[in-house]
Amino acid sequence: MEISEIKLQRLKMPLNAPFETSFGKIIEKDIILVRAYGKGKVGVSESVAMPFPIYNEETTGTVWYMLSEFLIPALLGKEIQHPDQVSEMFSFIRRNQMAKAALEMAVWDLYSRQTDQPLAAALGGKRKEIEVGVSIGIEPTVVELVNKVDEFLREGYRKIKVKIKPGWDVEPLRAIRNTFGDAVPLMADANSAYTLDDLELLKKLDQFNLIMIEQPLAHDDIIDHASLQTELQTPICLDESIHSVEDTRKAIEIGACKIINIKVGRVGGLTESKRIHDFCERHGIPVWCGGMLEAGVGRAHNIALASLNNFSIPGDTSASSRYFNEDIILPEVTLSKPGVITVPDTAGLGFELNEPFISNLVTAEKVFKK
Ligand code: OSB
Ligand code: MG
Repeated sequence: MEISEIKLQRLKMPLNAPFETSFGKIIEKDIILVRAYGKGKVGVSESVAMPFPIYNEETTGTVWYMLSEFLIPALLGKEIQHPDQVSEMFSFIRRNQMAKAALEMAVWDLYSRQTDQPLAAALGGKRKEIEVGVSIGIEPTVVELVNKVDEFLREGYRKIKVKIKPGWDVEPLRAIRNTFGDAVPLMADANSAYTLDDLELLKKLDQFNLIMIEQPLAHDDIIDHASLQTELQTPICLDESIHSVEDTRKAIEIGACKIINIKVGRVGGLTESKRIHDFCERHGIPVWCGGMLEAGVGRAHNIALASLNNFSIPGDTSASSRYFNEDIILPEVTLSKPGVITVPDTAGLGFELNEPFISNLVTAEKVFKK
């Protein structure tokens, strides 16, 4: 296959409500929609970087720059046999995982459309449906949090993840357990808000029987996480600290975590996501698919990835309506039954672009031809 043309569009898309984490409040999505053209087909993907470098070091602006200056020139007009080769072609560039992923994922979609198979099948996924959970931000009050949990449990979501930070941890988790009982599949995500000085507080979270605690310590740490894991009964899951299968190997080797959150953007693409998935499967480490408040294109990629066997814990891929009043894909992502999304069985992502809606969101556009 050969990529003859690539189009970038920057889209600003309102969230239906602000989403607050320990690193800040997100009020709108700033997306780069990537289209890769070849042999009369088009593959699409969506950059997941935030507008500000507060989750990781990348931003929408750095992704646009890396794509324009380095990644697109490295790919355009090159003959490739399979999308697995793309990450190799980008390996001379250090880091910039989200920029690399944005382009590589479009090539995967293009490849699966050209070979007339669902992206899930092209990745080796066997699941026909995936179980999904929902991530809930830091709410103004505990009462509002409990109401949100209630709403999402009624929709059947199979895992409730709540954001925590110092001062918003024991009390909200206790309120959820007291209201809904011990059977609710519950976890907490700290987005690096604690240090080992908070050990006594973190130990208190063991009483809540959480499925896991996600990224309690620094975004670039695995050593302290390994120390913490020996002190906690609750499994630690790493998000921010994992950018590759090599990071994964080291984290597991030193006991820094028992579960891995795979985000395609954070690890540089679908090929690296599969490698991490396969490595974890061989080592008895369950994985789940994280989210970055994706619009529909990113959501569709996540659904395809989560069809792989070792995605054995419900991920953060909720329905489009969780964050958006209207989505950039048609049909939008919905639950096919409570807490379940059906993996599309048509070619590529299995969704089409909602072009009239997209054209209203575009703030910048650039076309690259070989
Ligand atoms: O840490 O998983 C995270 C959103 C933005 C940045 C980081 C994270 C998140 C979420 C939301 O938790 C996941 C989603 O619903 O897409
Ligand atoms: Mg996280």
